Amino acid sequence: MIKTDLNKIKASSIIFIFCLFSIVSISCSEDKAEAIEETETPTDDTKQEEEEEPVEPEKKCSLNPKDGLLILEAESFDLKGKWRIKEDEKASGGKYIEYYGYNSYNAQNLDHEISIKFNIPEAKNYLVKWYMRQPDHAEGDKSNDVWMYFPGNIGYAWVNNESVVLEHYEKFVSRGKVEFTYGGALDLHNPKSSSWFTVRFPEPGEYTLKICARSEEFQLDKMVLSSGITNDEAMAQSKDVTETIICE
Ligand SMILES: [Ca+2]
Repeated sequence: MIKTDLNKIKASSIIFIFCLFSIVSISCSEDKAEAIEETETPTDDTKQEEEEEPVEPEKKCSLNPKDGLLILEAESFDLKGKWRIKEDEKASGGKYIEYYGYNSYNAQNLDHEISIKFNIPEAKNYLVKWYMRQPDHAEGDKSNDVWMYFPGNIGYAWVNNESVVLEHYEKFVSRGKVEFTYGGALDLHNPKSSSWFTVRFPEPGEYTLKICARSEEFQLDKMVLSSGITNDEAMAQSKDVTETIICE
């Protein structure tokens, strides 16, 4: 009888120890799992995702008209050939450009051709003028002109009471000494005539003005294209105005 009881106690003890061992084992396993989770570091992929910043689309900037005036500062042009930027507090923006190559009176030397791009927000006609200057020592009509052309044949002259489409470069000229002077007109040779220079932009968009060197030491401060105002108003209002750049 006593032996049977001892056996029961032994069996109970073994079961108790087994259970205790099992509980401790499970608990340890859980601790281990938690420890792994806590110490786990993000993978490289996760890091990259967190560090990447949204890339903003690049803004495009363009020259635009404002209050009826499209101002193109000569010193902003992408110069080619023997044109150079010079500084003078009398110039709009404190700078102008000078042609220091040879005269090219009979044809365009495209080595000295400049292309100027700008934006026109609505279809309109503009009058083409500029602020230019001859050097102090220039005689008469020396150093006072360039070749000028609007690609797409959108430039016009007024000859013999008719509108004439300008299909290639023409001479654009005026005079001015000491101060940069507002002005500019076409000097046409076939037939010989003088005319104001107008340009008709048929629709909104980007357009180009081409200027090619003609006379040595010619100085250009800025181009002035005006629309919806008289020439006198354009002259009065453009003196102290510089170009308008819009980025979007
Ligand atoms: Ca200027």
